[in-house]
Formats: sequence, structure tokens, C-alpha cells
Amino acid sequence: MKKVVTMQDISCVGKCSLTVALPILSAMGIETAVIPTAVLSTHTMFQGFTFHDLTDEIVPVMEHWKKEGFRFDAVYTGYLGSFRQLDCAAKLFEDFGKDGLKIVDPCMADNGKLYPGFTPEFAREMAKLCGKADIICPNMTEASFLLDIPYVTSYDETYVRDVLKKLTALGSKKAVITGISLDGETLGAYAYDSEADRYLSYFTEEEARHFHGTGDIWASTMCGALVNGKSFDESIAIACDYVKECIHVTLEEPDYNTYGVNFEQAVPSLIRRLGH
Ligand code: PXL
Repeated sequence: MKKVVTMQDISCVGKCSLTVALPILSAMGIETAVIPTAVLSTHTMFQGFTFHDLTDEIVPVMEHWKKEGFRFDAVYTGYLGSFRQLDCAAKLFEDFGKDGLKIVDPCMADNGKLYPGFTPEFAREMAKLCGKADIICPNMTEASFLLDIPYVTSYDETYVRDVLKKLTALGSKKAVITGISLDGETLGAYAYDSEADRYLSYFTEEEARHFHGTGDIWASTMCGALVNGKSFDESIAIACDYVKECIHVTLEEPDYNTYGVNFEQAVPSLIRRLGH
């Protein structure tokens, strides 16, 4: 059985980070170990969220795992809440990512703004962690902060390709920018494989609303597809299709949550798409 370890927070309500990564990877047939970085009452888009930092637990957990000789097929990091956690993530890659796939989703910003608590200095340090990964999957806002370039709301394909080349120049083999729209009607992902010097993209019709947590669902699904042996291209397509389906299923509910999508009831479509 394939094994993944994912390091990100637990937002107790909010349908993001570990509360989507764990069920999605499990549903994709992958044994999933977790390093919870913090416990929050909700994700940070709610007012008044609580935050309990778990950084002090991370190194002892990893030391124990080393003694047990645990191995993983992939190490995948998401939302990290402090500079020390960035160091822990780098150590996780060193200790458990040598013979597996290393994925960094540099969760820290969207719609041109950093999430509460993050700073441009943090983004610069996150860029260093990105340099240690095989694949990174920022949205356009995160890409701009990682590269310290202005965030733009309208861009063309040449611009996206240039940003992708700069992202891989940070050190990762591949970069994917998620949530890209080039025509205002379709939404998807644009990627660059620096080893093959090849660009690829995948777009689907844009849904009427955008939701929080879809970046985490996207990254978890891409990770799960890759670990299941799907190609980079196919994994990107599977992740885009699943996120679109999650939003579609959500919007069919009359009283849907505004804080996260109904990824649970879209799981059967993901399993069918995987061919399981
Ligand atoms: O979805 C990314 C994410 C993860 N974890 C926490 C967040 C967010 C986005 O706001 O607040 C705690």
C-alpha cells in the first residue's frame, strides 16, 4: 500500500488543510500519516478563530518515526504557520522525502492578499522550502509573493509561462499555478516541467462561485493521483475535474456552506475517475 505523510494544520471547522487532505488521500486508497502543525477552531477566514501551535511536538514526532524506520512514497506540505514550521518541513523532506515525491503547496495567500498572520518575509522563506520540492502548486497570488513580483489580475499565457519558469528557478523540478483563467470563462491549472522543458495546462468551465479550501483539495488530489501512478498531466486533470465537481455538488445544495465545498459527496466521482 502506498503511504503519504502530509504536514498542515487542523482547522476544526472549515473544510481545508488536514480535514480535507486526510479523507481525500484515504479515499484514493493511500495510507496517510499526518503531522498536525496547529489546531484552529476554524480556518482564518472566520473572525475570532483560536490558534494553538503544535511546533514543539513536530521534532519529537519525527525523531520517533526515524527510530521506527517509517518510509513514505510522498511528503506533502500545506499551510504552515511559522518560520520554525518551515524548518521542520525541510527536515521532514530530508528525513522522509529522500526516496519519495516532495510536494509543497505554499498556502499563504489568495486574491492578491496574504492570509492573516503571514508576511512578505515568511513568503521569502517559503520560497526556500519550495526550492527543496519536486512539485510546487501555488495560486497566482502565492506565486507573486514567492517571487516578490506585483500581483496582477489580468495576464496572458506568455506572462504565466514566465512566472512558471521563475518558480522552477527557485529549485523545484515542476511548478503548477492553480486557479488560472486566460479567457474569463474557463478555470484551471498551468504547469511547467523544467526537466523536460515542457508546459502543459488543463481547463474546465468555470463554476459560478469560488470557495475556500479548494486549493487544498486540488493539491491533495494531485498528490493522491501521482502516488497512484498517474502521470503529471493526468494528475493535474484529475485534480481540476474533482475540484470542479466539488463546487458543482456544493451549489446544488440549497443551504450550502459558504466556508468550504461539499467534497465528501463528490468522492465517488473521484474514485471512478481514478479507475478504482
Ligand atoms: O486553505 C488554506 C488554509 C489552510 N489552513 C488555514 C487557513 C487556510 C486559508 O485561509 O486559514 C488555517
